[in-house]
Amino acid sequence: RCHRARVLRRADTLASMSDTLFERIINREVPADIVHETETTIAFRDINPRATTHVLVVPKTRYRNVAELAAADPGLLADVVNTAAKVAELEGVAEAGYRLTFNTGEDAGQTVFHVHGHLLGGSSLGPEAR
Ligand code: D5M
Repeated sequence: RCHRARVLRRADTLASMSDTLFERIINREVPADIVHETETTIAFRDINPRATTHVLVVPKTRYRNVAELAAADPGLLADVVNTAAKVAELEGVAEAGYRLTFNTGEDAGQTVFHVHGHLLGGSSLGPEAR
């Protein structure tokens, strides 16, 4: 009985951790245009770019949103920001400037519940919400 409970719990854990699109990209099960990768993060082009440079910066460990990431692993959040800065350099937008946004929840339009920063740059972005 104990074993069965353990098996069920494990199945549960696996189900809850199972695969958003971004785990599948991290695991190379879904192709992506990867622009930079570190031990703890990956950065790839958004499939539906809303700026000349539009790259998603993703920690390899899954948290639902940036607040959960910050609470659980602030060092990993720093890794995400540092990867974004590195990608901004690689993309040639570090000097001119860029935006890094974390959509959180439905009203913000979050569709993938594995935290990701949108790195936007390469054109004048304007102050409007996007
Ligand atoms: O951002 C989720 C983003 O993910 C959204 O801008 C589209 C992008 N997206 C969706 N599918 C893909 C694939 N396959 N590759 C790259 N980018 C993708 P959110 O903040 O959750 O709205």
